[in-house]
Amino acid sequence: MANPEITQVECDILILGGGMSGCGAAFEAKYWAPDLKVVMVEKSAVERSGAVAQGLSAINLYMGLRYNDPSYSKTPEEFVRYVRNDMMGIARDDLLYDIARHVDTSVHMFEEWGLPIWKRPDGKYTREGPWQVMINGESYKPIVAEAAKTALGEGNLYERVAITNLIMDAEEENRVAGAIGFSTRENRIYVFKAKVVYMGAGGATAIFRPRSTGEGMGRTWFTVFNTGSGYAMMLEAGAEATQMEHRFVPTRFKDGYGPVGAWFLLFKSGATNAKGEDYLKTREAELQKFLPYGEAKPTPTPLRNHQMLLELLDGNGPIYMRTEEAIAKLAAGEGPERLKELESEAWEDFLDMTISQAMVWAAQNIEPDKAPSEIYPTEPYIMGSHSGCSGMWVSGPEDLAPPGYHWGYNRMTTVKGLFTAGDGAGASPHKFSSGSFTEGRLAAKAMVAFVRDNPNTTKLNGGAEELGQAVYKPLTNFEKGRGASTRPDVNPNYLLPNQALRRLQKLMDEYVAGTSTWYKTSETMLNRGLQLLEMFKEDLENLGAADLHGLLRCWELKHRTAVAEAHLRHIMFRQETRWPGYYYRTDYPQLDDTNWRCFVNSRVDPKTKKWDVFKKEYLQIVPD
Ligand code: SFD
Ligand code: AMP
Repeated sequence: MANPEITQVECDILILGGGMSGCGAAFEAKYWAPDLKVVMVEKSAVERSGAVAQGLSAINLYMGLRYNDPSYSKTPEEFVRYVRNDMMGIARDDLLYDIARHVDTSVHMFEEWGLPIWKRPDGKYTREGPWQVMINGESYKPIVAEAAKTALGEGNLYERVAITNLIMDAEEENRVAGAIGFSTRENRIYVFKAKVVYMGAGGATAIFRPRSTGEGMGRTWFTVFNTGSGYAMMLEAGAEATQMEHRFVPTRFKDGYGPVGAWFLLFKSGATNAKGEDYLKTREAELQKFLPYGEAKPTPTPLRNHQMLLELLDGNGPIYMRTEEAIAKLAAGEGPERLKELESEAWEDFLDMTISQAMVWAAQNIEPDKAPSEIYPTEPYIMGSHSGCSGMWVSGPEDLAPPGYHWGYNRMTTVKGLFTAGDGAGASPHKFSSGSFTEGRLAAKAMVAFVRDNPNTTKLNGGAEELGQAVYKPLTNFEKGRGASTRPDVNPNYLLPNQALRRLQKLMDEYVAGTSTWYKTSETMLNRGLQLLEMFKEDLENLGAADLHGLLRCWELKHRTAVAEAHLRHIMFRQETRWPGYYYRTDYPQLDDTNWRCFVNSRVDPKTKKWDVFKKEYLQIVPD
């Protein structure tokens, strides 16, 4: 495949990625500025793309502010404290507060647009836990996508176009001017020029070797199509990143990756080791090693993982979610209808968002009201919206952000005109689907202000033809090299993306605290990992793609590799173990608040490609 057609598109606001935050951005931008041309680009189809593609069974952030009822409502201050503790002392108070004060309006709109939210007899949404509400969420994403599409209007949505790189301005340094990508269906390159760019390409999966193998290969917790592309492209553009050492290791139902929140919080299930002991209690003393966060309520997510890992390492596994006990307790004294109802709620929790887990139950003859189910810590994920806080360092809201955390427009990165939110914005986790949509809205409002203040058009740095050749290089490599062998997957001239992905995952798993070392690493291991990663990057020049599908996989891999490098370099820089249960530095096994209660930020110089990793002060706004 050669000589692609080139399509050039010019707009005011360019939204890259039609996930939850991208849809929020599209909706809000058109609300404030119906006169501006807003274009959205999505590598798949917005209706079923991103982390919410499969559906969800809960909205994990809803404050209930309209009730002002302490037994139901949460305050923004409480949210900041909760998240800061879960992050073991470091989070951006300003960004979190900003999300919390606005998130409810998004949830109310979702309901108006048709999302069924469970209700209590008094009309309030049914809480799963203190922050969450239960939904019938199989069609959550189509509902949100419809609102975004309607707002954008005909002709402004480009689906099945994968963005590979941002394009900078030719005249103004450190200013973004657009983006380039390719159609995954036709022989066509797209070049977009804009006054302002929103990056909403989500978090990063499959950087690490997953636990699933063989016939389950590719089954992970977080959609495999979120490939860290946003982080990679923003880093390449010179934007400052924060907390890229952080990760999320979700505890999940084993093998199907089913969520645990509904069981722990709604059904109030306990989890035990194989001897039937409640390891959260028997391992309570372990929390004292990580004070003051060990005493926080709820126990921070990494510490809960840590307690479980100690059990597994001592041979006390399997760890079981005691679904049968929880259901028996809830059904006690009630009739058979209640049991039936609980049973169907249990199945729906999985069927709404992780159908694979329902299949594991079916395949292993597990009836949740009769037998417990295994839970397990998964491979690591790099993300910024769940219980992980990686992402870019963004400007905070002007009324809340302390000096140094605000440089103009809310949610703008350190690159002029480049905005992000959701998984893209770092140090502000636990925003989830509702908070990501809300943060996209906040970014969009600021982007509209940016365009009003900067009405002149930008100028793309680089010709479309030359940029397009770089995008198509893996196709060219394959075409040129294919004659050297008869089997396309054995060839001295190129490396196929699947082969390269496995090499990256093995490297990250073994040297950068993956599952095979029980999440442990050290400076010497990281140094060796970095050497291997440098060689791996050289080989990426020889990636080969047989077709457009392969080309997509090649670019996803390149993006994953950039995220992997950021993760490794940040872990190397932070000389402590702040999040046991997520990862351990065996050479610095303690949490060290004196030296490390700070953010770790980094930037790649766009010209020299050199990394600069440095500390950024943590500034507390909301008191303990
Ligand atoms: O249970 C390109 N999340 C949950 N949130 C909840 O509120 N409730 C839940 O029940 C949730 N659960 C959950 C959640 C996430 C995941 C992965 C699972 C389960 C398995 C969190 C939210 O889903 C999450 O916070 C938001 O979706 C984040 O929004 P955003 O916009 O940052 O990311 P996205 O929605 O994944 O969208 C990214 C989009 O970018 C596209 N894309 N497009 C063009 N070019 C490229 N190169 C691109 N690369 C990516 C993607 O296709 C996608 O559309 S539970 O576990 O907690
Ligand atoms: P999950 O299903 O694990 O993605 O979790 C859904 C929500 O419940 C998130 O807000 C989690 O932080 C929260 N959660 C899950 N398990 C627990 C727990 N044991 N204690 C407190 N919060 C939890």
